[in-house]
Amino acid sequence: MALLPILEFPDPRLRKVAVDITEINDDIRKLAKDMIETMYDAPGIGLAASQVNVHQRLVVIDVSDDGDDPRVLINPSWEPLTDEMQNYQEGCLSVPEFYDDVARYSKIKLNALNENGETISEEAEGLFAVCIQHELDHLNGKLFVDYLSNLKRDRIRKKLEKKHRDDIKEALYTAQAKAKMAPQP
Ligand code: QAP
Ligand code: CO
Repeated sequence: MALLPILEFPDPRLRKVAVDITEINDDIRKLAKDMIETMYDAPGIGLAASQVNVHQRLVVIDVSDDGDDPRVLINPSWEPLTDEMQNYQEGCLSVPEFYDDVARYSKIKLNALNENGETISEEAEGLFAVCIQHELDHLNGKLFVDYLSNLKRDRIRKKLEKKHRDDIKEALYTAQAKAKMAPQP
């Protein structure tokens, strides 16, 4: 069991295109397990491997009310089953504390493999459909902020860049305070 660090926008590694998984082995199952744990800890309803700096086509999703139905999707793909769109206020663990409306297809067909290599082929609607489209975007280096205006995206980028600078300053300050407290040789 391990919590994985999550990359945050505008980290350029979030822009990498993930590659297909060729063999579903114990390493992949361990990654899926750690990603599910990381998602629940956040807490979140979806996490793509790209967000934990693993550029392979794997996502985990749990949109159940009780958060007890984690789904592992390997080499997933989707296609729209309608041209109807639904607006949903999205967030992202890689864009902490920012939320905005994005239009997504309201009904889609999902194809994927699960962690046992079994074929998943099902229709999805509502929040599950939104989440699949959001997470699969990550595997292609795309983020929900890309659907917003340049002005909104820039504002989010600047605020997160400042937060990252402040986080580094805070960590340095703490490390120095610790070093001062350590007994002198
Ligand atoms: C993607 O997002 C999603 O900003 C999953 O401070 C979101 O789990 C798909 C989270 C909405 C469909 C609809 C975000 C947690 C979690 C934050 C998430 C935060 C803490 C986001
Ligand atoms: Co996301």
